[in-house]
Amino acid sequence: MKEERILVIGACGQLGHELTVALKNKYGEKAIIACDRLEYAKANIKDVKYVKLDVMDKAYLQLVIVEERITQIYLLAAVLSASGEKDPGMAWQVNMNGLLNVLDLSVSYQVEKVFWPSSIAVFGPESPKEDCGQNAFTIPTTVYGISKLSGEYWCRYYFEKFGLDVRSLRYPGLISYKTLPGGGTTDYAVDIFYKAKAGEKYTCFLKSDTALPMMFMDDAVKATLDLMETQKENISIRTSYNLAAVSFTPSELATAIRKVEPNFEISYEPDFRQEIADGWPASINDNVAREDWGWLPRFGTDEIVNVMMENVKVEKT
Ligand code: AKB
Repeated sequence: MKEERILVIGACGQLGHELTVALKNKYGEKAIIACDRLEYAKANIKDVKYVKLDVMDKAYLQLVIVEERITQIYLLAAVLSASGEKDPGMAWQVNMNGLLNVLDLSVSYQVEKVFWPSSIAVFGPESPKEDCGQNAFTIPTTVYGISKLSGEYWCRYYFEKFGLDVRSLRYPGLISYKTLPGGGTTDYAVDIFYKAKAGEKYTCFLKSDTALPMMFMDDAVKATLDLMETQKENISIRTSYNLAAVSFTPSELATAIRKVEPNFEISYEPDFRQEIADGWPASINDNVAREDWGWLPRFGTDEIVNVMMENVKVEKT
């Protein structure tokens, strides 16, 4: 097997952390260089090389790519939807300039493959609410969504102009128990499990009937690795693939949790995130991903609830 040198940028985040572990298991410890803005002591990265790096620092990123002879980059550093609305300028800077730095240096230093995550946030109120298709209207209303949609076009531009093999997925809300998400609108679907597990009531920041597309982390990691491994010829979408697994409302999730924790209680106090959620589709059609590279999710809502309730750890006070 060819020797890969894989740089994971944003390795301390919810997805970055689990992708780092999955890539280590697949390619071996020596193949992975994890990086993030955190000091090593706070990074919780084990067994692979860690570099403290801000993706906005192009000169240092260049040095790492050259010195480590990087062949693949996974760029996972991003400011998500809710945080982005609090500081739109910063969200744009990180999400856009970070991507442009990676695309530009990847061409200059012949990086063979790049992965960059997009999101269901590229859709907006004009997009179909149900079964929203690959080529549906994309008129996003958040700065996060605008940056993701622009980023998708940049990815395709670099593929077409420079032949850079950059691949992307439009993730739904991701649910996991190893690393917490931060700053997203779908974060309630993780937070809720910590309250349920602690035997406490959860106050949800979305309305009870707000359906959103969601996915368990193992499915998201598998989709990412499958996409990155598929033959170049199979990839017909060079912006970003729709990707789906389950779709539920907070009230439906609470009902599923009650099958495991019958006394679980939930109440609703919608905040500014409600408007963001209202602009997104309730469900996604991912037929193109299924046809092009055989995508198929494995975790349904009840399976997600069971795994989360088994594995979420709450601090005893
Ligand atoms: C968010 O809620 O901002 C993210 C996303 C759907 O991209 N989880």
